[in-house]
Amino acid sequence: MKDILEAPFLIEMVRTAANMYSHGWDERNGGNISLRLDEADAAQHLDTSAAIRDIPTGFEAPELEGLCFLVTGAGKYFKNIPYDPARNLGIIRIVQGGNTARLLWGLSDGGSFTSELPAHLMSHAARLRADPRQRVVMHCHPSNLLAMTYVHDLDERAFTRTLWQMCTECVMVFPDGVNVLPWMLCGTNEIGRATADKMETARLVVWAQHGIYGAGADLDETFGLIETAEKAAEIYLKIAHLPLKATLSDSAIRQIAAHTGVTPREGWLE
Ligand code: 2HA
Ligand code: ZN
Repeated sequence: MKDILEAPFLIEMVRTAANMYSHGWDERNGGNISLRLDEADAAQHLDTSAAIRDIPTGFEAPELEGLCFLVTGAGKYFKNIPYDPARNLGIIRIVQGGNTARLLWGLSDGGSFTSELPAHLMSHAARLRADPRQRVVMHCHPSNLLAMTYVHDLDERAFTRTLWQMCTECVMVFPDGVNVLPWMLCGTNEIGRATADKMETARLVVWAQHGIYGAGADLDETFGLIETAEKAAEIYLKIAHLPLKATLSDSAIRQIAAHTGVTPREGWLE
């Protein structure tokens, strides 16, 4: 069996977490990531029939039965992931209809999976229905997007339109726009279900006064999605209080979309 610390999926996870930390998106134990593993890939690096311990999840996710996920641990600091991946990360298999996460590797100090597992797993299920390539759910606290939720209308169309108007790239990167949840208590099944509902129509879901969720086919793509939205929010906060001399018009955004072959969310451009 190959060394798990040399598994491309593990290396990429560690690098991504470190990069998110260095962007300032994951202070202290903020943020969490889950990556759906390919069974054959995982089997090259760990005993996938292992059952180190079973951890109850407190919710059902029958569509995910049998699937394996590499996840960040509850209370773990992204800053520390590169120094001790086996302590700060875990590989779980979803069993008993989603009621149980069977630990196959990691969480070596006896810890548990991320407190946001409901939002992650329910979002995986929702995105898998929309896109079979779906593998990653990523949550973090980027400052500009978070700040924007204090001063911008939280209407999803209005919020998305502002982001699309801030950078030429935005409509190409998230043509489905950004959905927004009002503030809710985190770490619960309720916010998990609400996030997954929002994930049915967009790969980005803002949690007002908290942070953002992104979903995608791989770590790079999902990181890039959040990075692009966060950049747009940064531009917005730089200009929102200044007299506007120019804007990216709906017609310009339509041209960008047509040129790059993406379809902006129906009805979100005038
Ligand atoms: O604890 O970001 O939303 C990690 C979080 C909770
Ligand atoms: Zn959070």
